[in-house]
Amino acid sequence: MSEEQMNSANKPISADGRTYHVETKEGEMANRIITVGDAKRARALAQHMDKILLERESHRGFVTITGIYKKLPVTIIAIGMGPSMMDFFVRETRMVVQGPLSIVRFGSCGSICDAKIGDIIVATGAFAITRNYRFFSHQEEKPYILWPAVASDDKLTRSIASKIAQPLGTDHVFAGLVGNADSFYGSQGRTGSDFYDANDALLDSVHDSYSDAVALEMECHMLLHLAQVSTGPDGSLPPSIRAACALMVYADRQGNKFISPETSKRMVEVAARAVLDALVEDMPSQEGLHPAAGSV
Ligand code: R1P
Repeated sequence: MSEEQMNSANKPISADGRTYHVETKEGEMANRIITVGDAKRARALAQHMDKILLERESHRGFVTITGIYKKLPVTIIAIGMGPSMMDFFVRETRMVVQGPLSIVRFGSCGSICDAKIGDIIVATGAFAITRNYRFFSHQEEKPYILWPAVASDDKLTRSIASKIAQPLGTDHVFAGLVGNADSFYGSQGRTGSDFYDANDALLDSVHDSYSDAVALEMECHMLLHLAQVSTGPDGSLPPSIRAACALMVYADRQGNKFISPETSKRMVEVAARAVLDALVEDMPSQEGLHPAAGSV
């Protein structure tokens, strides 16, 4: 990175090469990445790596753990919640990692299909749901905007689904489109709050617009969208990022139930190796080699 590229308003990077929010620098992150919301989930996944090389917590709450799994470098990062945090993570990671990136989101979601608590949903693609602020200023009729869907990487998605089905059983793995809302509450159709959200009909309109919609959460679409628009080092296409999402069902929106801490812990244990295996098989051997791999 040249001097003038560093610490500009466009790319805030410290003198020692760390991005402002995620606080990682070149050499600290692998080209194979699992992203989660919760730092405890990141640490639980990291227990399955063969060796941990570094763990770093940024002043904005990103927890980055890089280690070795089956002789290949892998990074697990906890980013918190929402599309903005996904945006910080993907863009700042791209600034400090050269070459192709494979990113898997291993998150949680609310099921809007037959998947129950304890099941896993893999995203064939994702669409965004945003609050339409014009409606709340009496300027437009629709309170929510449903955006076009973006596809996941098909090969990576299929690999994750088949590997998770081995411990969990095919009856417990679902696939379909995931709605990425800009709120856990209003734009996911949760009602009975202390605010006027005009969302009584939102879940019906999601199903009307996307017959294969299976889940709602807050990060998948931003990840898939940024992968879609990622470029090579000289601004060229095709995209340099491949991405997929596997989601644990924490909320059963049809049955109005929420997961227990014990079940959520067990789900991570059941799925951890499937997600790690899919990621290292997706980018085997020398492709996107991380400097730390030399010390394995
Ligand atoms: C809400 O509780 C959070 O859980 C889901 C949602 O997308 C949102 O971020 O994902 P994670 O469990 O990965 O954070």
